[in-house]
Amino acid sequence: MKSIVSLVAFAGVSLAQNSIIGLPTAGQNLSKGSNVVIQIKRPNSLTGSTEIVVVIGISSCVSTACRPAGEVMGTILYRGDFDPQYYEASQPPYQNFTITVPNLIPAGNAQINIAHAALVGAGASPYLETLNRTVVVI
Ligand SMILES: *[C@@H]1O[C@H](CO)[C@@H](O)[C@H](O)[C@H]1NC(C)=O
Ligand SMILES: *[C@@H]1O[C@H](CO)[C@@H](O)[C@H](O)[C@H]1NC(C)=O
Ligand SMILES: CC(=O)N[C@H]1CO[C@H](CO)[C@@H](O)[C@@H]1O
Repeated sequence: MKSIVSLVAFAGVSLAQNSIIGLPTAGQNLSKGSNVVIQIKRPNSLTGSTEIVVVIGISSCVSTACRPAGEVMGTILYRGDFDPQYYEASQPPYQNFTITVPNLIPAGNAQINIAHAALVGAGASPYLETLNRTVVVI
């Protein structure tokens, strides 16, 4: 019984750690060479979690199908601190990262890839998650 309770508690902890890509929206057009906001939301995060790093990459899906962010991050557009904060009352804590869409990436389907590492819980357990979002380079 005790182990079931702790499993449930553990599942709750890991679910609560999931980040969400707020922007770009799925299928959003990203113009080569332009600045684009990548918004990463971090619900329920401001207690019990210490941020380590966020990495943002972009990979082309024109000549080969996109692979999961956990396997291929593509061209790295940002690697550094993650400091999600409350801004609007309607939004969970988030951070905007302004990146420049590479000029060399082919026009067509592409994928924004996110890798996020943090320390979570009282024991400071290492946590790594990967996220992706399909976009269109124009
Ligand atoms: C993306 O751009 C194409 C033209 O390049 C346009 O037809 C399409 O409506 C745009 N999509 C969005 C979601 O803005
Ligand atoms: C984050 O970016 C979105 C979209 O550009 C914007 O609406 C929002 O105000 C920005 N938030 C902050 C804190 O800059
Ligand atoms: C290629 C790939 O890993 N795509 C994944 C992107 O993220 C969604 C969830 O938001 C997955 O369902 C896809 O499999």
